Amino acid sequence: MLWPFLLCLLWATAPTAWAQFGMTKTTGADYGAPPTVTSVSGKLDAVLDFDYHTYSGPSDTVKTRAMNGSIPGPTFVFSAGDTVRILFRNKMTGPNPAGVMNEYRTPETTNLHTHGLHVSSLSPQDNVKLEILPGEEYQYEYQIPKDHLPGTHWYHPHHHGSTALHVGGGAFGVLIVQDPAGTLPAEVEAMGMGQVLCFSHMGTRALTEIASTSGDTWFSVTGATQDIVLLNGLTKPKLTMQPGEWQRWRMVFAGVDEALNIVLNSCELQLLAKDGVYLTSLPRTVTTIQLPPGGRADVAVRCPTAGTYTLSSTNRDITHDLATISVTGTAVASSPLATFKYPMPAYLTDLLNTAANATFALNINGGGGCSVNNVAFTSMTNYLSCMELGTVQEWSFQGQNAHPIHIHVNPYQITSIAADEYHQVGDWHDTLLTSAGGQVTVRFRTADFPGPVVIHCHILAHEDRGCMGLAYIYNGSNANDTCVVSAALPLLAPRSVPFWAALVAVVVTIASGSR
Ligand SMILES: [Cu+2]
Repeated sequence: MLWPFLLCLLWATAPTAWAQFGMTKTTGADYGAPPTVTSVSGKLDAVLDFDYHTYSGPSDTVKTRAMNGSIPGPTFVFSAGDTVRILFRNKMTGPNPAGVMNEYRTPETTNLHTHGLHVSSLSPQDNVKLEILPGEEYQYEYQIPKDHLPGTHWYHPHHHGSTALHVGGGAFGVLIVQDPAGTLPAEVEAMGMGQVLCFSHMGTRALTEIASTSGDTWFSVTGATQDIVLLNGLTKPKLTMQPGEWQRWRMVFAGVDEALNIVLNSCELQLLAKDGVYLTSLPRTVTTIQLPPGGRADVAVRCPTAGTYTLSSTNRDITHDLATISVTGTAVASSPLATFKYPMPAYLTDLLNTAANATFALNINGGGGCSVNNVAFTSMTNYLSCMELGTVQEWSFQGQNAHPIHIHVNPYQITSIAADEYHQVGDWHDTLLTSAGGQVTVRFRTADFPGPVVIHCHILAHEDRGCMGLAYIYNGSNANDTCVVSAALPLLAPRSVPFWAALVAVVVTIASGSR
């Protein structure tokens, strides 16, 4: 049947998909679920335009950039084994100063990162080395592995030097790898694909300074709000549920600086997955969803009593109201969720009792900026660590209490941590920010994809300014695939810390300290 496929294409290609279907995003009117593009017969073929966009909120107007004319862009839904083709078009036309490495630069150059997907880091897949210049387009084609775990991920630009401006400004969208029928307990499967809750934080003061430094002539803010916090592009929208009803919320924090500590008093939060990976034993009762910038959480939510509640993020000094939860209508009879162990694919097999083949110490440190193992990012071919394909790696983390550590392509399993209700030994993450300092140890398997492994702080202003490094997975049975650890990388030059960057560091420290 061709028509569903054509409909998908229409969704994907329509630059103003909301308007075309008679929908407008109205503050607080609904929860603003992004338009969805779903694969058909194993294929998803979409056009994604990175374009100028004007955000109009209750008290602010921001000239920024977004995907397909909407914050967030379309949600792409597909399954393990699918082929996902995205024709990515950079519609920029303005000045694009080259700038210097590890400073904000090239405001009109971009590319696409599939945050959380377990796919190759080489072209035409998740290669963030690509530079897609203004007016250029690139055909991405992702082969989703047949054993890819179902989960919630997201996409966003990742050109070193312009990531904070682009992602912080609103250019992102959600990715969902679907659950095959019959793989989840009936009461979880009955929640369906669930609701997409894509949060973002537009720090207008920081972004204005970043735009200015990079020579951008487009980004501008009219209004006085310094922290525009959005859910699906809306200010405090309303979600509706029945008393006793279970809903699956796919929370994505498309964030670039702050952390969110999400609470919903009077309701039950059962954690199913973090960063798109099911807990080794689910569900887990939690009081707070701790989302670093870039983090995701799949949560089963149930509110027993009719009423109006507020989904909010509470840190020590900052409270953001995120949504109004209206619990109304006929009460639904429901049971607690039974404990369940999801069968994990080979690349996510439990490594708690598996000896590592190699170890590596990763230290992300610094104040307003930060660095990876005390060196600034130099190039896409300097490697901090070489790892053989098919081995188990054990990495120790330092600095993850101030700088959310993100590793592309390969999620990692926590084997040692100062645990809290949200972070426990055995959990998998791809972005980790902890409340306690000290060392965290993780393990992962270099199971499938030879190529560069990108490591960076997910405070993207830090990443743009040098807080990024690379490891490399080489195929030991291919004599031509070699890797050498780079010696004598230049030390990060000391520099003055702008006020806003210091502020971000303080906010993150406060946020971390309160959990
Ligand atoms: Cu950082």
